[in-house]
Amino acid sequence: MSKIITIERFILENQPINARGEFTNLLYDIALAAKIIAHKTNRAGLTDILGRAGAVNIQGEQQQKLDVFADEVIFRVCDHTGRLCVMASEENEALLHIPNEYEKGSYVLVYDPLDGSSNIDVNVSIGTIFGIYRCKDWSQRGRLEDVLQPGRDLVGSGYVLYGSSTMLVYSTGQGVHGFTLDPELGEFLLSHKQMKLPNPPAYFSINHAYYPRWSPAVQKYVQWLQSGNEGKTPLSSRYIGSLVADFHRNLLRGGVFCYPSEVNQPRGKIRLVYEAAPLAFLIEQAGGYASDGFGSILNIEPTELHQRVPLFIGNRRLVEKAEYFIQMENK
Ligand code: AHM
Ligand code: MG
Repeated sequence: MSKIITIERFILENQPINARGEFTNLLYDIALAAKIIAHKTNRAGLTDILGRAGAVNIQGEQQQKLDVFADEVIFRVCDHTGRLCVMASEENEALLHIPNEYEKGSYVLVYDPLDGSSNIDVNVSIGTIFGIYRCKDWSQRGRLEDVLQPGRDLVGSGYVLYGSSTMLVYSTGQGVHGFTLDPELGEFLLSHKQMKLPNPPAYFSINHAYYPRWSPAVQKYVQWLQSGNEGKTPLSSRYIGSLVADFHRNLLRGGVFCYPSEVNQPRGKIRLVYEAAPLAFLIEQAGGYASDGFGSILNIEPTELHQRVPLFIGNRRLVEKAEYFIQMENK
């Protein structure tokens, strides 16, 4: 039997010797929130059946949408621990401040509680994405500038995939590690140590229905991905429409996920702060690269909390080729 390592033990064993445990405990908190969300997600269809007669559950509470539920779970698990100075989520227009009755800490948490919302009601994989920064000014309770930091300054990031099993994948800058939830034990167990993008890559992921709305450069790039040009194996296409699920598959099999700018959506769709930047941090740790077509996602200084960004993320060579086509067009 191989070694059985829980996420708690792994995080603890990998924290720096002089660490105070604040960051380590924040990762535990996120793992706890993930378990609560996974439990609810697995019962999504049943909740619907139980809630159908009046949409009120057994406790007399109104049935909640899963993404709103996930948003509240993460906030409630993390708001009172004294580890965070502020949070921000895709579900909330404004910053999420730590309530005044609780102590504030030195970290910032940004998250997309349940990404891939169009897939929730059709039983297709969805995910949570998170990123952790250091608070910029310890004397303050958390301000917008704490959240608007470039991805390069992340101290950790990760995602949870609610798929055929639930997985938590994270990095603190020392490689990417994946844990699978054992639902009987209620524990995340180390299943994928030091994940690296394989070569040659197998897949590209893009919503092909938008082909007419892409620039000629992106159209040419997608043709290149499908071709056997330059000694490259032609890539096969896979697109779930859930960023976490598409990213995870490409991380395991090699490939590139693209959500480019479009004629009617020049900044693309994916959000920079809590979707693109945390995944960009992970992909670099796995030996890959993420770009907006002009340069690294990790170097972009956000100016708005919910700003969007074109995204090409995966094996470095594939992403750099997107930059090549786009930059040739913009010369
Ligand atoms: P959401 O944050 O509203 O869930 O939207 C983000 C999702 C991503 O998970 C996915 O990659 C993308 O939207 C799919 O968009 P489209 O349906 O336009 O291809
Ligand atoms: Mg999202």
